[in-house]
Amino acid sequence: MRLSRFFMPTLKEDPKEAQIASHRLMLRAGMVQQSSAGIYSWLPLGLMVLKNIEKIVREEQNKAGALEILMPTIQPADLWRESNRYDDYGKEMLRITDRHNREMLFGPTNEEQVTDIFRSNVKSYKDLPLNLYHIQWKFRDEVRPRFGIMRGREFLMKDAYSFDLDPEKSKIAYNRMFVAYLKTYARLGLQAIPLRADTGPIGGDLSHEFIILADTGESEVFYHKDILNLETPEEKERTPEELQAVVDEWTSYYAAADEMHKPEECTVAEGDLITRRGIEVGHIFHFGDKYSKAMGANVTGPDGKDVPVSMGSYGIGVSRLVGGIIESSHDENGIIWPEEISPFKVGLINLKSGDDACDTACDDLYAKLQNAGVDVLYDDTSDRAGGKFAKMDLIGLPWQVTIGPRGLKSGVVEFKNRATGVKEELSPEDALKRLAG
Ligand code: 5CA
Repeated sequence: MRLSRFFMPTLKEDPKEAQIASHRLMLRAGMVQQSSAGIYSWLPLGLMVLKNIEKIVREEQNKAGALEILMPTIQPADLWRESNRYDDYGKEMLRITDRHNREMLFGPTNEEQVTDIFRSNVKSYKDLPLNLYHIQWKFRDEVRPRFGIMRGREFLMKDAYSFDLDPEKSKIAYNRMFVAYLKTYARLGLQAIPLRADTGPIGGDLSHEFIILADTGESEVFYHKDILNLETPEEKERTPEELQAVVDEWTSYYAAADEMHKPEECTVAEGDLITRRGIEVGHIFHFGDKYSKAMGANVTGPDGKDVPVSMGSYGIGVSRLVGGIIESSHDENGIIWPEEISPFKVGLINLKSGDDACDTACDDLYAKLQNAGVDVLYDDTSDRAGGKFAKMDLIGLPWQVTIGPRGLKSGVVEFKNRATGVKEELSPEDALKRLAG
């Protein structure tokens, strides 16, 4: 992509409304634009990142055996009356009336909708286990939307819903998602901690929040220091016993969200207990028959008897993760994208656009990178060198290649690692090899 043809409305100054780094940097890099409180448009650079995160989340859900569907954003109020959540949800729910005066709502979550799909199609235990997920926009009329997309009113969530014959089996589904989450966050370059958590309006008896540590996080968290040394489980098929063993290992260290932290229960020695702030990037719930019982989602078991299906639900804050990743990976000059998430792999800077030698060398390397399948953003504009460097640092692509008249005389380009700042002089061919390798 040539920067001259791209739409990336960057800001030189810090926007006044941004209190935390990720919000400031997302606005400065032209990733999002506020439409109204807590509601954002995603501009090209921001959308690329959002899609990259979505892709990793989707791949890990598929590997864990979940099946992708897409449920609507608008749901009928009657479904929510069945579970008794229509009134309980209160002001956080955006309620809508259609032209026929039917009550509708913009979904804050999809337990009712997915239970309705289940009950109209699945009748026998033989069709279980089943896990359905979608990646869809949600709306919650938060009292205090803040920190940009971090606590938005409209936000993108991956939500999965598992269906099993009994609580013992749905606990296996829960464990499978728990392990899939550990892998998902690791691929996103994040160290996530699973915490014992409150179930809130979703309900149930068992729940974990996944948080990443950040001083600007909204939740206070308590954990045993050694939980940070645990290794992400490797890729493999796991039996229910093996899944349980991974979950047991991770939950053997004390880790609890603020509202669940009780000193009298916490047995961690004083020097081992750490208190920090964290960002909740996922939340999983085991709630058994809460919805299936209320909504008549029954299956016939092996004994011929009908029982309400046992369920869990599993959320990941996909749009919040964009901010979360920036909070954990930036410096004073801007964002530092992990390679898998970055909107482009490399930024190519032409230091003297209009100069024949520079244009030829840049155009040539640009074409070769594209042929090699390397995503490249080529700054071919006539901006000043200082401005070009600052912009590339701000948007945080993992690699930068700078081509200027002086280097070209000795046949070299400058090759820079954004994260470490280390610069090398390489021939254009070597730069290409390093990026395409
Ligand atoms: N139905 C369940 C799980 S599928 C559910 O709704 N869980 S939740 O309420 O915990 O939301 C799941 C995740 O969405 C949270 O962990 C968080 O990462 C993200 N999220 C929740 N509210 C917001 C918000 N206002 N803005 C951005 N992300 C949010």
